[in-house]
Amino acid sequence: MKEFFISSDGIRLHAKLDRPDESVKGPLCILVHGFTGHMEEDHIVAMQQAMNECGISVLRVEMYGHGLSDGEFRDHTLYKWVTNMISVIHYVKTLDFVTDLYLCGHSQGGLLTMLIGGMFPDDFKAILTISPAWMIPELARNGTLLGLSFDPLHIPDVLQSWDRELSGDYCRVAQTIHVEDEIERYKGKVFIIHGDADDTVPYAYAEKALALYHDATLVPIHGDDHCFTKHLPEMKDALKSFFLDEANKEN
Ligand code: FER
Repeated sequence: MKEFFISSDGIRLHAKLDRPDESVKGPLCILVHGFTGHMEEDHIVAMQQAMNECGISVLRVEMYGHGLSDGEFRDHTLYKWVTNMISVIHYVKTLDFVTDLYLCGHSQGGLLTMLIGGMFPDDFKAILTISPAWMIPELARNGTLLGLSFDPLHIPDVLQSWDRELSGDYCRVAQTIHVEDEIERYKGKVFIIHGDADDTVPYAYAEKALALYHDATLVPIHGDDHCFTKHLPEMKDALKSFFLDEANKEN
């Protein structure tokens, strides 16, 4: 494992690179956590391990205001995360051991993955969106982010919930984002995993993404929650079957 920082417009993004075999070239997957998340969460580490077990190198990165990256949580926005991920993609393109590139994100990281897919439609062999929180822009436009209730035309300076403070700027930015446009722009392969008992991000959003994407597969994890605390090995197996399938198609 190599631990380092990737620079993004003057911000240091904390990164860890796990390569199953340093002597060969191969595919790499960028892996990103969700809102309030970080790279050492059980479900993120489980995803990294599943991919490594399939011969995929994994670059875990922490976005603005999360984990050991620079920036305060309360100041993060989806635009900052988009800017960060663009920097990560440019960094990865300098790595000469990388053949195919994948992008995988959990929850708000899954939303980011969907946006970036639309912005870089030629760069990924597939994108993977796990428990994708792509209802966030809709909640922002409705004034119901974080389970709060506020006037979406007069956004408060601070959104206080989930034991944390979040700048109203987060909501101003989220209101401008239209995920359907980026879904439409991305014609490549999409792999979705979602627990069907998720009470943070409704499972219906996975089904809606499945229907809207050009080439998507959805694997439900029955009875599981937002972070797969009940059936983590099943989630890992779903990821592994996707990547083993990818490898078989090459041969
Ligand atoms: C919300 C519901 C879910 C929200 C964020 C999330 C900012 C994201 C969850 C995650 O990334 O795990 O209302 O508001």
